This record gives sequence, C-alpha cells and structure tokens, in this order.
Amino acid sequence: MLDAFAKVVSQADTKGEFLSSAQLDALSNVVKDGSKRLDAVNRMTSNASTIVANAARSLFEEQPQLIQPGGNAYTNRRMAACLRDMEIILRYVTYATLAGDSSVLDDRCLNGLRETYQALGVPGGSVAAGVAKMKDAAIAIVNDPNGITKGDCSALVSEIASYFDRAAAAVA
Ligand code: PEB
Repeated sequence: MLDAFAKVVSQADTKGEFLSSAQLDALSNVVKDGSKRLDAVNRMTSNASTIVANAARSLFEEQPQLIQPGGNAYTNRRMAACLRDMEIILRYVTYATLAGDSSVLDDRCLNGLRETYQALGVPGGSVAAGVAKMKDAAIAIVNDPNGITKGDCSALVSEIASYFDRAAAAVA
C-alpha cells in the first residue's frame, strides 16, 4: 500500500535517481491542497450510509430483477451482502482519496473481486452500476458549496471520480 509520497519515492529509488522537479511539483500541490483532500474524505465518510443507501435504492429501481425471487439481492441475507459490498468499496475509495493513490483500493479491495463475483454468480455489471451511482452522490456531496471555504476542487474531484471508475471497471 502506497500513498502519493511513498509512490514517488519508490519510483525514484527503482531508478536510483533523486526526485525530479516534476515529481516535487506534483507533491507540492498535494500538500497545498491537503485541506481540500481531508474535507472531501470527511464528507464522503460522514455521509457513507446515505451514499450507499441511495445508490442501492436507485440501482434496485433500475434493475428490479435483483430484488425479485431468484435475484442477487433477494432475501435479506443477499441484500445485506450487497449493501455491505457497496460500503466496502466506498470505504476503500475514501482510503485511496486520503492516500492520493489507488494502490490500497487495488490491492485490498479490487484484486480478485471480478473472479469472486463470477464464482458467486453476482452480476458484475450491476455492481459497477451501483458504484457509478455512489460516484455521482459522493461527488455531489464533495462539491456542495454550503458550509465550506470555496475553492477550485476540480482536480481533486476528477481524482476521486477515477477511483470510483477504477472500482467499476474492475468488476464490470
Ligand atoms: C466481496 N461479496 C460477497 C462475498 C464476497 C464479496 C467475498 C462472499 C462472502 C459473503 O457473502 O460475505 N468482500 C466483498 C468485498 C470485499 C470483501 C467487496 C473487499 C475487501 O472482502 N448483489 C446484488 C448487487 C450486488 C450484490 C448487484 C451491489 O444483487 C452483491 C451489490 N455480494 C453480493 C451478494 C453476495 C455477495 C457476497 C448478493 C452474496 C452472494 C450469495 O451468497 O449468494
């Protein structure tokens, strides 16, 4: 598991080189925008259950076969597993956002997930659709201008979007 700093150190060390000025500039931006990053993580974390519940509700509205007899979220046990899975994915997206690097998400959540769903008979495309819904909700919450110092969060938001996209692509 790497963060934005450890990643650059590891890349430079592999080549036996000093950190480049481009690498230092990129990290300097990570430091400069550190409060935005922490605020985004805080907002996603404190709204996690709302993000998950709304995304799941909307997924089941669009794909009602999932909650009908024989569906992959039919029975409370499977419904609970589904909500839990969405929460796990969101949790790892918040970790990646804090770290500024996707490796924690890749290594501890997404690695082998497609194969797990295939083995369980859970439709990966439906999980990906649920993840896309969490992405929209999380970004709306991160971008909410109320009660926060205003600034340009576009780079951070596209980074966060990329973590959700990565999760969706890993299971679709
Ligand atoms: C991944 N999910 C399930 C299982 C595992 C995961 C390992 C099997 C064991 C269990 O049931 O607990 N676990 C999960 C994860 C990590 C992990 C992401 C990462 C670290 O450790 N059903 C649907 C939707 C979808 C869904 C499409 C969006 O209709 C999910 C939610 N996951 C789902 C369901 C099961 C499951 C298990 C229904 C139960 C499958 C079954 O037992 O029939």
